[in-house]
Amino acid sequence: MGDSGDTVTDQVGGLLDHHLRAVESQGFTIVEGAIDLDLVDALVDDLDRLVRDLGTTPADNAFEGTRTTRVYNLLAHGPRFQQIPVHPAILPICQGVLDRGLLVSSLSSIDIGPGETAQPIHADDQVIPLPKPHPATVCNTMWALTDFTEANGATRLVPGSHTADHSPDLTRTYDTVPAEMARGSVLVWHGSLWHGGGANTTSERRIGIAMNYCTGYIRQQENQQLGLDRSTVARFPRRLQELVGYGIYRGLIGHIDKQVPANVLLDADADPTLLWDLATPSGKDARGTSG
Ligand SMILES: O=C(O)CCC(=O)C(=O)O
Repeated sequence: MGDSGDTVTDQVGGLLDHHLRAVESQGFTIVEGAIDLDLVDALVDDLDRLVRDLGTTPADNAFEGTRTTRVYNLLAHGPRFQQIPVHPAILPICQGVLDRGLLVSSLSSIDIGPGETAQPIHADDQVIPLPKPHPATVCNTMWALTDFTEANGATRLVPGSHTADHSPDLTRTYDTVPAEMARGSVLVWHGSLWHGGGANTTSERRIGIAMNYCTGYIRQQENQQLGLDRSTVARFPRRLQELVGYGIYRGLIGHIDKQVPANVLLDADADPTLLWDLATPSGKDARGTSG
């Protein structure tokens, strides 16, 4: 995938290596104070308004929870959410775990209400039929819009479990640690890490946004190309258009008639060079002239 006009300025700076090493060794890292608190407050307001407008109520299964309110496909619900996938303090870490051709896999809110019980421990790549351990195909993040504490349902983690040769059994309990973090911090993890939402024993809500990425060569969990109106995507910055699937991965995967989808569908002007174009016919040099 070629670079585009809307590149993301890296705000992780010298800490990038630290975070990448933590994801490699323990399966996760916490980026403290990553998100401006004005944005955090605005996102909470937007989510509360959305839940009212959409009439969203908790699901009725152990996985999503029975006292947990989730809104999916957030990029369809207003420009503020567009800031999340491209956030300069977080995207460079996820690009380091996957690569620059990564995609938005899903973007949803997870508001764990008082009285919610712990979610089954799982790995987010559990349905992908690859032998484990394997390089990350998924890199997920949890934005803390409230403080995350052990008591209010902070995400529970099994450190180091991303290197296990199997996924967890959803019916079992495991020794876990809570990812406690202050509002505005972000938890980033390798998609094979065993984890789950915690029980909320307080009277307050634990509000998070699950910003999940996958590699450019597997299927996104939420179908971004069909789930977002093309007119909405046309207004996205170029980098976000690539992240939802309107680019091509490594000059090949996802093309339409040898064109970058954004060029065909959104009137963009990305470099359409395909990997094939770089292969020289026998008897010619790299400039295409006969030798
Ligand atoms: O809410 C959380 O802390 C984790 C949620 C989660 O892992 C999931 O729903 O897949």
